[in-house]
Amino acid sequence: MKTVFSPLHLGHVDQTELVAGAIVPGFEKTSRAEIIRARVEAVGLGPILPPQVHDIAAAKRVHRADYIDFLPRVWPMWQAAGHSGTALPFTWPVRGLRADVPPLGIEALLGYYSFDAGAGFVAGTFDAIKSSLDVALTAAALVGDGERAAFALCRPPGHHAGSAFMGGYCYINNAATAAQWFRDHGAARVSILDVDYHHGNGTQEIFYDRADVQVLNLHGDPLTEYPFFLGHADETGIGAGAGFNINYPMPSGTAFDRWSLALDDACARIDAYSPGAIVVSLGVDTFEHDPISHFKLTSADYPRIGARIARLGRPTLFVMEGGYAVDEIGINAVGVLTGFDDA
Ligand code: SP5
Ligand code: ZN
Repeated sequence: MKTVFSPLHLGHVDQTELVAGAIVPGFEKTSRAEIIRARVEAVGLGPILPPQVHDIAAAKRVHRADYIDFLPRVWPMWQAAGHSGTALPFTWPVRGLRADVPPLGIEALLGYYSFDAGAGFVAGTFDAIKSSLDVALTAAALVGDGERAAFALCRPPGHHAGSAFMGGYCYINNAATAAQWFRDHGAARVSILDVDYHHGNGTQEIFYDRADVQVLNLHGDPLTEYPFFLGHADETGIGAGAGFNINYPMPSGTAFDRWSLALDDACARIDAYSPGAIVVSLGVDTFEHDPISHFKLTSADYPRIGARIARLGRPTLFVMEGGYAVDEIGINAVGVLTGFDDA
């Protein structure tokens, strides 16, 4: 399987986030992508290719144009306001406030376009965001050109980013943009299978009223797990999208025996939908030793996930999302891919 990777992710570095009342170093570190890339090389998964630069307009197929246009302005505006460190919001337009009038200053705009304080900007963040999008679209094109599968080694991740908001380490929704790319290049239907520990709230929001992109999410129950405010089993889509959003919330402590039943059910739903392409939002924060998550998958389980997805027998794009147990992130993420290739 070919991997697409860009070193421009390295500019998104030393950003902080808000955790338990403190501003702390981000869990979403540069070493994550570097260790996965090293593992791809170590196991000989296949060639590692640089991305081709795409027009950012591709992201506007699933995101609001004003949101995408805001992203390159964040760091210059933050600096012009006399700030340094990490650009983060502190005020959000929740119930009872106006979410329909974009404000003028950078602090307020960050809140307007965010749902948490987990998607900060430093000087190199926008170039990393853009490179991550380019990685996803370049890998999608490989699959579009006939590869059985490809690996988009995206960083930063994307599945928490919605049509007009960032959060949860995510800015542009790489998986959603790639799914739309498949739709725009001949696939009548696309399935997005999100196996990250956290519910892919952004992906769900983007496609919630659409029948042409089926979204399936396996994740920690939002009653106790981030992102808390979306991902319940009764969220099944609206309008034309009714029935095409499928959530599998599972409790803390879930291990592969139960988790794999949800995967089997999701795969049966994908089979029935008969998509022209599958986009896998590949998070490995389901790992038993992940520092911010609470499932109990082991390293031996990841190849079995890949093998199960391979049995679907459809063109498949793997898009990297979360996973914060950095020491094992390469073994686990690449384990899914070798499990797919060996099936
Ligand atoms: C892409 C992705 O996986 N985003 C996840 C964002 C999670 N943000 C919330 C982090 C909550 C951290 N709680 C830390 C407890 C440490 N003991
Ligand atoms: Zn996650």
